[in-house]
Amino acid sequence: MTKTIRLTMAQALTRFLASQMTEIDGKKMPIFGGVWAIFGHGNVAGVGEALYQVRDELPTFRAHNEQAMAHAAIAYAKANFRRRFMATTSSIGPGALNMVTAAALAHVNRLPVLFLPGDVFANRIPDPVLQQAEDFSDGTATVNDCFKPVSRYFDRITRPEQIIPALNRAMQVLTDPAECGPVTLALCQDVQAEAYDYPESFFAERVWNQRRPRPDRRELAAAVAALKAARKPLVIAGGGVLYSQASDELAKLVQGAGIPVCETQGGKSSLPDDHPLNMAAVGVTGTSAANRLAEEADVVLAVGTRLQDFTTGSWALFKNSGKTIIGLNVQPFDAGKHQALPLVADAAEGLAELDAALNGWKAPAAWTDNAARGKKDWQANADKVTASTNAAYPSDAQVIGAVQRAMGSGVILLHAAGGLPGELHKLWQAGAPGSYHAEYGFSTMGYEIAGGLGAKMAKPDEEVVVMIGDGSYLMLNSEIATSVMLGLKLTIVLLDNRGYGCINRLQMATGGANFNNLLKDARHEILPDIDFAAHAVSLGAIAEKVSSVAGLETALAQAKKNTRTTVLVIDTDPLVSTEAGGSWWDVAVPEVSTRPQVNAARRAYDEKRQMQKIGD
Ligand SMILES: Cc1ncc(C[n+]2csc(CCOP(=O)(O)OP(=O)(O)O)c2C)c(N)n1
Ligand SMILES: [Mg+2]
Repeated sequence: MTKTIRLTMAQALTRFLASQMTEIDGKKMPIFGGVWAIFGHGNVAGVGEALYQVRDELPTFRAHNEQAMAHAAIAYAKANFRRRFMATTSSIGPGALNMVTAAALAHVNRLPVLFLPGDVFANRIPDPVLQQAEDFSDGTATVNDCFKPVSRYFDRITRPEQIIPALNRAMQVLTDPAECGPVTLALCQDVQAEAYDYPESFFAERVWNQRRPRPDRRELAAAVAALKAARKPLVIAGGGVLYSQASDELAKLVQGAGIPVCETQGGKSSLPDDHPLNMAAVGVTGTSAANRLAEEADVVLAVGTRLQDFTTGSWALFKNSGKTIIGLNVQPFDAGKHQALPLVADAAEGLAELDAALNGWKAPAAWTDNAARGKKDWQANADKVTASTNAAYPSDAQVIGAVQRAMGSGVILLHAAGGLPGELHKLWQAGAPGSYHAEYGFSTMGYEIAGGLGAKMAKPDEEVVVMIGDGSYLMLNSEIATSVMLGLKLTIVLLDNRGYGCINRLQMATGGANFNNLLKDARHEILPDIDFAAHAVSLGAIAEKVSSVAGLETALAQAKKNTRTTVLVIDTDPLVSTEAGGSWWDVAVPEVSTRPQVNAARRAYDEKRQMQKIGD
């Protein structure tokens, strides 16, 4: 007879999570780094009691905002190259919905996280309960249905035994490199507390290892033939290179064949910035070195990239009409984009097999030498814009220069939204794989500080430097208090340009009036003069407002020694961004307007759109 153990559904869930393990560098460890929780009536009695039971094996962390705690969980998974992840649990209604944006963030970025929102009573007896949305025509609808389009797997647990297949499927999705993304198990409140005789075998320790699919022979042969015919080959390194930890295989292939590499936001740090073949950022926020090659390339080996618009310049950057794209991707959906020759495989396996099959083939030396010259030119530009300055309102680039000089390339640099992603993509000199942590799939304002906390949990021995604008800071900063409480130190550099600087610049570039972006251009009675340092101190951080780029470097040297989260605030110029590099981005400009500036912008826009490839 099967041995069983009588547990509530929530107890079975937490016990199961605590038994799931992984192996990293030959060391066995729990695959769940912990559970983030904010309790309410929808989870405190059920999941809350169950988490308490396993608090030693599966730690619970308390946050201040459900979206932020999910950001921390997602950043933890990203910093762990998806090898380890976390769960997040909320009450029903607003607590659950606060996590939906984060679920979308994880979905877009293909990052594993287990969402466990509370849900309404399955038995429906007390309906409508506090925070229950009532649908007049559908008795099965709850607010948690909002998770469906942004989850890779969704289930609602309405009976205690359902948790067995649901958790099995959840683990498959969370650990599969191709399917990988958010899983949502909505937990009906009454069912969390219901007991069932679970088979003991369900709680046996299980070790999950990353699957590494090798390429199909025919696809490999086609890719090799395409590469061997190339005169101007180029590699795009996406986030998949990092998640596969394929940097060595990438370096070996490109060094052997003399192929230049460019990097997406997600793929930056695949090779160190100073690698001679690394042309660094590509696309809308790309370097001139990378983009010049992108325009000419005849064979593009796109590795582990979703080819989003910032990479392809809204599909106007890759101008060679005879080009072939090879889509080396573990996910067929991505491998076949833009009529690519698909090469469905793990990045490390695929690159190693390509390298072996190329068998000493080399790209024409003129192409490789040309790339090296382009890199030199770009570096001269980059050095110019990041040099120190006495300006009262330095540019983002000048602040980036200061952070780079003070902190080096050995830190984890983290950012997500505003003008910083573009500037950092172009200008940050990344070091080891994973040292550049950008959330630029969803570019969620408010990811930064909570994300920094998650990255620090994943890599407690590393310095995590968060760069953030005033807009993102004001949107979501509460986990500064959590970082202080948990003793997880972050260095946060806050660039205060008094508003949504990058959108203001975009507004001007599309012919718009300065309207509703910078604080001064928004409807106001009193122009706010926000004391960010005082705010950060009130949350428990060490904070200082610096008055110059040199002052920032001095303060960063001190921040390095601090053991508590430190926030450094600097005023910056909202109107300046780096002109060198970059490429066109498709932002639709109105076809008719009473503003002549808009009409002029529309004419320029129509012209630029001619460069766009459709179905090419
Ligand atoms: C949650 C969210 N809302 C809106 C946006 C659109 N958006 C992108 S950047 C930005 C302004 C960011 O302001 P700030 O953080 O001060 O950076 P800055 O642009 O000034 O560099 C906005 C509103 C977004 N990316 N995320
Ligand atoms: Mg700003």
